[in-house]
Amino acid sequence: MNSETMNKEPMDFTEIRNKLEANLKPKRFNHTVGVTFTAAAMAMRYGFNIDKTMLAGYLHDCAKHLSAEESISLILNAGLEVTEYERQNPQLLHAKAGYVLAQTEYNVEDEEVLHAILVHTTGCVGMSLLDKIIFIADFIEPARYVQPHLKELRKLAFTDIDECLLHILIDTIEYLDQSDKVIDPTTKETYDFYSKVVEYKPY
Ligand code: DGI
Ligand code: FE
Ligand code: FE
Repeated sequence: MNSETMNKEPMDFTEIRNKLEANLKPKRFNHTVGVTFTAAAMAMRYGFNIDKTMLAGYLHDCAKHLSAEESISLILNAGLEVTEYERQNPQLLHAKAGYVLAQTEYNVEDEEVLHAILVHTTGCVGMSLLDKIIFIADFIEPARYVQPHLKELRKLAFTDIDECLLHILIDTIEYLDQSDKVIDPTTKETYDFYSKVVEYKPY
């Protein structure tokens, strides 16, 4: 990033949580805490660094309070691009805006953590273990209730992470299709990739 973000002290979880609580709506903050602890449990299960996982969990929706215009300027000012799909579907913008804010407002430098925030909405081809943990925890955390197959997915998250990922991608594509939303090319690519590399097993 730019010089402004260099050499800033890392923030501890209490500072991060307090700042998030001040910025986000109560429901979103509650979701954030749910994602963080669900992700931490998955990190324990799969042997991944718990602190990194919690950092990514806390910050995955850190830009959710910004308007589309604010997100777009933040992203462009950081030298990143806003795609046509992101402009048409502003709910996608908070992932890239969060990737920027995590660096500028929360002093995160860890590339693995930043990447998990960046891809948490669409996924990507060749996701890392941390990317998968955050993507899945976002979908299954305790406060979620409308998604189909939650009971099965919550179990699968701790028994077969790739199978869980594939099932979530299938449900997401189906939901987007049914609600006539434009499917982002990255979401489609992620689905195409994992439907080839993971064998589909019905619940
Ligand atoms: O931020 P959250 O609500 O916790 O969850 P999220 O970041 O996974 O998703 C935010 C929204 O993005 C959700 O309503 C589904 C939507 N979304 C995910 N992939 C796509 C998408 N919307 C469009 N239009 N296209 C996509 O490919
Ligand atoms: Fe999100
Ligand atoms: Fe989320």
